[in-house]
Amino acid sequence: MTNKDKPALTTERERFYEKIDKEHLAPLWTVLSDLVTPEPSSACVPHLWQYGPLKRYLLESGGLITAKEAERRVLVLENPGLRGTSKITTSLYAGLQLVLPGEIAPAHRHTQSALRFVMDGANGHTTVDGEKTIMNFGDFVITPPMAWHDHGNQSEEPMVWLDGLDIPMVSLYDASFAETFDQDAQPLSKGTGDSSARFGANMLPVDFNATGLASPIFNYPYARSRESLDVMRRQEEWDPCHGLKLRYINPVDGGFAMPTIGTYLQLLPKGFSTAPYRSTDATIFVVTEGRGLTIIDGQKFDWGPKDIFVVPSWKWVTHVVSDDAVLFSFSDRAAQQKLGYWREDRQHN
Ligand code: 1HN
Repeated sequence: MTNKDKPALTTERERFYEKIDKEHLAPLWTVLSDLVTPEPSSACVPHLWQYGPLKRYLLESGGLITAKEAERRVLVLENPGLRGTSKITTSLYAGLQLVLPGEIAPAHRHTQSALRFVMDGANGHTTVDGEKTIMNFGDFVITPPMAWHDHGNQSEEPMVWLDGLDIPMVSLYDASFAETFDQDAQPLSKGTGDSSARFGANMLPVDFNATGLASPIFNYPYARSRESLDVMRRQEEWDPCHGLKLRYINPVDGGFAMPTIGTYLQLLPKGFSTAPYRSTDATIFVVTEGRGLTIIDGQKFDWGPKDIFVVPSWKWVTHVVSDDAVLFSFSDRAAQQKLGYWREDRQHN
């Protein structure tokens, strides 16, 4: 059924299609091969955004609108194959957010879950369901579905982070709810560090019962994840496709930190070239350290610190590393695995 040509369009058939069209009916056989493809076929294309221009435009936007007026002052990273849809991949949204010193991005909540990956600045903060956490470079911070969240910056420097949300997935299901809080900053009900003390020490409160699918830890500090990679590398055991790659987990069940989005941090040493790899989860990579180039479907993308690039579903990818590199990445793999769709393919022995 999959590779067949479409049935020919005859005058008789065309007349029939026009007739049934008025009744909101359509013939499957004219569209079937586009609906059920033998392998992933995506409008999403490979792309790289260099951080330099991104940051300049973001700071320029800081002179045009406040975080409060914008609600969120964000430049959306739109995939060139998906312009006008606010999507970086078919299933994910990404944008770069700026919070200037003294600003507050006001409290709200929504069905969509969000991740933050801190790109620039130090000592910014976000409050999630009554607990404030300080954000520094490389920290991975989550906002679970329907959790109240507001952001602030009491430092002297602009804070910039990458937001990743499952907006297209929630839209697909027409399941979006959102509310604003009646104050800019929500009141604090827990001390800073409470969730990492309870859940981030390889222990759980006895009799703990999870209430949702998101991790109860909401800040995964870069220093800790980075140190794990550094200690692991002494073993010199490299995965041919991934180098050293760690997945951020929900400590309650070892699952993904977020219900729909899988998040990872990997180390690729200088001189390493990864074996060709492809998977069904289109992936957004953030270069946290190092330099190299990535070949996606034969197309070359040179990268350096803080650049952001996208690998679409089922495209072969190879990384060639010129300086010790650390890559943060995220994709819809958490959702795909829960639904039983996810597949991968490797070219090595
Ligand atoms: C949102 O709530 C944030 O909380 C950022 O920082 C980006 C994009 C679309 C919808 C909600 C945030 C967002 C967003």
